[in-house]
Amino acid sequence: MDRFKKAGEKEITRAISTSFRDTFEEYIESDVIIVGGGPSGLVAGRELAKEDVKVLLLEANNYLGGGFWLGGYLMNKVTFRDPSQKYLDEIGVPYEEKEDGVYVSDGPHACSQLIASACDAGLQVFNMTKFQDVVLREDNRVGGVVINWTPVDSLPKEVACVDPIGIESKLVIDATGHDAEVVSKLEERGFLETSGQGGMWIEESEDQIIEKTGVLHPGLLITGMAVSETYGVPRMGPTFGSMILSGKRVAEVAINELE
Ligand code: 48H
Ligand code: FE2
Repeated sequence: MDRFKKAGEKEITRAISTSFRDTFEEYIESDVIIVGGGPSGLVAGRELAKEDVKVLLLEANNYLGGGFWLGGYLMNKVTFRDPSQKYLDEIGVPYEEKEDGVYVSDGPHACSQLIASACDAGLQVFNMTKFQDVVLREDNRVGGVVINWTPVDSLPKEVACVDPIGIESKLVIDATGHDAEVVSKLEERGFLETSGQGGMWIEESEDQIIEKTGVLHPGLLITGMAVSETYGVPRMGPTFGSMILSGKRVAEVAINELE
């Protein structure tokens, strides 16, 4: 068996540090920043990266995927109503039709394949990175985000008072799901008012999510469950078609806005 190449601690640390520094520096300024790496954020990121948009996705957790690993009630099967299963064909995820127009796929397979296809398309990800606040410009236009490391963000102030940093973009997409964290920052300042998610009603919910996906405030777009939280659209429970198609829609709107 061949021996490993001779390289030790300093070479390994230098490789990590220089590569991270170069990537970080490049993404201090992006066309689009997506906050949240669940299904809607990942699809948005994939679609934007495919069109050569410079796009950065921020995720508070170490892992990507949000709620897409599981269907509901800890059952790891995810569902899609026609026509959203077509996106699974695009990213190469197998599924079966269970009821008329209702498709089921394996959560871990669908989720990991979506993550991989977004990264393959050129999406850049900063994980363990928590969105804290918005950067605001003239007329309260959103011009970027304020971030910190997730573990730093959760330390009590007596332990570490570490200021966050700001990074800039032409557009920000709130894909933080039920938390609607970016939208909340604008609401706290009185720029808009949200309704909170509606009760569960699958048949009504999903078309409304797509209709209301898009620009919410200058510089800010919303996708996924953040749309339900913002406009009071009924929730859809454990089915993911509208998360996928909302991610696709928000990417189209973002590309229009950038032009
Ligand atoms: C960085 C953050 C921050 C922050 C949160 O919850 P998600 O899966 O969101 P969606 O909208 O893509 O999908 C929603 C879906 O999973 C779901 O819950 C459905 C369909 N529910 C229906 C119902 O009736 O309940 O992912 C959001 C991601 C997560 O990975 C978070 O960790 C991340 O955003 N996030 N990232 N900074 N401040 N807050
Ligand atoms: Fe949910």
